[in-house]
Amino acid sequence: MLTNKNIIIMGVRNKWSIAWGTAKACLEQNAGIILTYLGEREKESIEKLVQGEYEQRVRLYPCDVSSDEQIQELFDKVEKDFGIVHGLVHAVAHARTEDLRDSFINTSRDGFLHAMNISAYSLIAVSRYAKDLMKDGGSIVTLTYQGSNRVVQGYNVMGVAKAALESSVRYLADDLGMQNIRVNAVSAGPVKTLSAMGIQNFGSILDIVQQRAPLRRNVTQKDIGDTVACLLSDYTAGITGQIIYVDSGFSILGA
Ligand code: 1JT
Repeated sequence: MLTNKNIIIMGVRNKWSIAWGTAKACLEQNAGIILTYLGEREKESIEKLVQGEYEQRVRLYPCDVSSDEQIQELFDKVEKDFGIVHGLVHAVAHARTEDLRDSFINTSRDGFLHAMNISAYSLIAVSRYAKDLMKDGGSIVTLTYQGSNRVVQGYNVMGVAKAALESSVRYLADDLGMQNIRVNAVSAGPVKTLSAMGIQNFGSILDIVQQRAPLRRNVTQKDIGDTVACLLSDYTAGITGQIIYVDSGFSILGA
C-alpha cells in the first residue's frame, strides 16, 4: 500500500507510542520512514526500537516542534537525504501536568499557550515545510481525541488545543488541496501510552469504553496505526479535511 513512499512520523517516544504503531503499520506496507523524536535523551531508546528487520528503511532525526529552527533543519536534512516526501504523521501533543489535574477554569495563560503551541500550532508549521517536499502530492495525518467536542473531565486545555487542531486540519486541507496534498485527523479512543499514564482516572475511562462501546473493547495501537497507514495511502485518495474516529464506536453513543 505504501511501496516507494517516504513518510515522516513525528512523536515517537517508546514502544507504546501511537506514532510507533503508525511506523510499524507503514513498515509492514513497505514504506521508507523518517522518525522524529524530541531530544537526545530519547535517541538511544528509539534506536533500540528500530533495530532489526526494518532498520534499513528507517532514519531517525531529532525535532522539537517548539523550535522553528529545528523544524527547518529537519526538513533541510530530509530534502537532502530523500528529495521527496509522500506522507507526514503528526503525533505530537503536550500540556502541563497541573493543567490536566486542576479545574479547567484555572488554566494559566502560559499553560494555555504551551498546549496550543505544541499540540496545534506545530501542525501548521510542519505542514508548511512538508508541502514543499510533497512534489508528487501527499497525505498529512494528525492525531486527536474527542475531548475536543465533548467535556472529558481532566482533558481540559488539551480539549481546547485539539479543537484548534481539528479546525486547522480543515483550513490546511483547503490550502493544500490544489497541490493534491490531503490533510486528515484520526480521533483515537483512549490508549495506554506514556502520556496517558499520568492521567488520573485513565483506567476508569478504559473500563467505560470496554463496557459500553459498540465493539465492547478498547482500541489498540495497531487499530490506530493501520487506519493512519490507510489514510497515508492512495486507497483514501478522495478523503481530505476529515476527522476519522477510531474509537470502537464509542462516540456514536448518546446518554
Ligand atoms: C496529552 C496527554 C495529550 C495525554 C493525552 C493527550 N491526548 C490524549 N491523551 C490521553 C488522554 C485520554 C483521556 C484523558 C486524558 C488523556 C498527556 C500530557 C501531554 C498531552 O481523559 C482525561 C481520555
